[in-house]
Amino acid sequence: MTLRTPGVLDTGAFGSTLFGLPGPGVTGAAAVVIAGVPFDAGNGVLPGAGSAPGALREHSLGPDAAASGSRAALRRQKIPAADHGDVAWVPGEPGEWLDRRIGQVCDAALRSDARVLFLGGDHSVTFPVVRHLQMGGPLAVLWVDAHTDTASDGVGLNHKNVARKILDLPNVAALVQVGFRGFTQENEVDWKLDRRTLLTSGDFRRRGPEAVLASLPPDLPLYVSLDIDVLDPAHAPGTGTPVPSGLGPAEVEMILDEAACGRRLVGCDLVEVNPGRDVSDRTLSLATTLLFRMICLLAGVHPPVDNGVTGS
Ligand SMILES: [Mn+2]
Repeated sequence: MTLRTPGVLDTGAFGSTLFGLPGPGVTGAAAVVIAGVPFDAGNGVLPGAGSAPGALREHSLGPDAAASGSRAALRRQKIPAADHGDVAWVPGEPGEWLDRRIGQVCDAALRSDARVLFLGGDHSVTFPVVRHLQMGGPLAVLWVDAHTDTASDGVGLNHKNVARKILDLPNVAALVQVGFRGFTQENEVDWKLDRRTLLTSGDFRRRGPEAVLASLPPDLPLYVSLDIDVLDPAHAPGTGTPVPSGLGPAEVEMILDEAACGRRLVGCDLVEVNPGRDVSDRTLSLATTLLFRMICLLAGVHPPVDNGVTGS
């Protein structure tokens, strides 16, 4: 399989790979196709998430204990994942062009029965991904986020209304949102609850991951979108719209593990990391830890308990 179609992936900016994984060319039933989407024009207030794919790759190759442990674990377990570089994007281009290129990545991955992992970018990049994945049939989406992203304003690819647009897609059978704790000027909480379930951070603490599992249709392929701002800003300060009283890393890992258990996980993304707002690489460190977990779960491998890191 090759995704090196001219104009689809930005090979010029392709310096290093996430965790030092192989580049394009890995095939097989359990292959995980990773691609960055350095797009942040969907956040009109505070751009910066567009630099996240490169920063995440760089951090994943550095001395951070979790990153080096993840590299070792991926090598040891021979997980068939490949980093295909970034989806090409030039500021000012029409959003449809980005949509089409993301679609080509999704289609090529699905043709070879691979799963996809996208590195955002702001949250608006999830729309083209889900739009193309749901073309193959009914899909459930798990939305792990401090916000509902269901605003009625915003044109084009916009991170404020992306979940609203996703619910309008014909084959999105269920949208389960967990982690909401923001303020809302509209009735975003009660909106479209026929196909949408909203579990706040408080709901999750009271009812546990069982509430997430009970809301997800067990028989549908599942896509998981993780907005880093679902985490408390103490753990993940490097994001555009932090909200206090967020989830902890272990809680988010629990959601990922439980969601993948027994389901056909077809793809994941991790969005809204803004390296320019980070403090001591705290957000990059946590994000690479979560990306490692996503790669394992997409490949059908239970993540090692200790990431292969031996402590003193
Ligand atoms: Mn979001």
